[in-house]
Amino acid sequence: MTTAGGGAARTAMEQAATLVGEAGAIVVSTGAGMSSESGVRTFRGRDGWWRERRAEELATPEALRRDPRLVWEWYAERLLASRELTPHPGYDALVRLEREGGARTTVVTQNVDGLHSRAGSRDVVELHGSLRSASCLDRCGEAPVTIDGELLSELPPRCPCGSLLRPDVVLFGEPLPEDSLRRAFRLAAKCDVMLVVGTSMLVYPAAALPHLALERSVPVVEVNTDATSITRHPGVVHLLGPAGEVLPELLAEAGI
Ligand code: BV8
Ligand code: ZN
Repeated sequence: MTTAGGGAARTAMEQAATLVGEAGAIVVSTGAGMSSESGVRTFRGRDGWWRERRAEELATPEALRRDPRLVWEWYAERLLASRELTPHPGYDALVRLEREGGARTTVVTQNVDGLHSRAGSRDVVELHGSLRSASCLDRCGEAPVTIDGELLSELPPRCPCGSLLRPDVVLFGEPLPEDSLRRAFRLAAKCDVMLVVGTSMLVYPAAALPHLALERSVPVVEVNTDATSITRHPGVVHLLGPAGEVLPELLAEAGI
């Protein structure tokens, strides 16, 4: 399918708008690029570094045990940054799609910043958990605690049992929550179109979802400021540009 850029933009945008306007069930798969215009770092862009470390090196159980203070400083910074953010118009477009579009719409996000729910999306699957709460690293059985300014006042935060706390996110090398994963795959197996927004398509099993749609010959509309491994796939309509601008334009074109 065509890629946006100059005169072809209308063709790609019109194709995408028709797909979205005619769908009965839509899955919107989002990654760090959805939050980047709201100021949250991505993982792999040039802003994906943090104090000379790659994000992937920090989001691991080993890093948390080896240097809990550093990893918690990184999460605290991301959490506090995301708390200040107002979701950009791309989030509002997805809320409108869910509430006013004709299709049953579910957001399946890899992001842990909670911005989709904050924007008002109601049906959100958080594949990698969220930074809302933290649990005992040694699973002593204590209930999860809310991550707030008080908890972050002393890093790393500890469980009443004395062990370290860990954010309730899925770290690299850890399995995803069974129920979220199963629901995401079930929705991907039934949707009529999948929007893939702001993801580099590198982290599995989340990255398997768009492939599942393409294997079923379900069209994928990719919104990204760059190309990814699926951009040139014949089943993909690629809309080149930032989510905060492209998504509102897509909904306007679809008359939603
Ligand atoms: C698992 C939560 C199995 C934490 C995250 C070797 C060792 C161990 C594991 C592996 C290994 N090799 C492969 C693996 C599997 C691994 C994996 O896929 N690794 C990758 C790096 C190769 N996966 C896992 O470990 C998963 N677990 O496999 O477990 C298992 C099973 C049973 C029992 C035991 C184990 C767990 C993966 C989840 C990790 N946690 N997040 C946190 O957030 O801190 S992943 C984290 O990184 C994000 O959640 C997200 O998923 C990922 C970042 O990717 P993206 O979201 O795509 O972001 P990225 O920065 O890469 O790209 C941004 C994109 O946006 C770009 O394309 C850019 O062009 C675009 N963009 C930028 N600005 C905009 C934009 N687009 C539009 N508009 C803009 N404005
Ligand atoms: Zn404990």
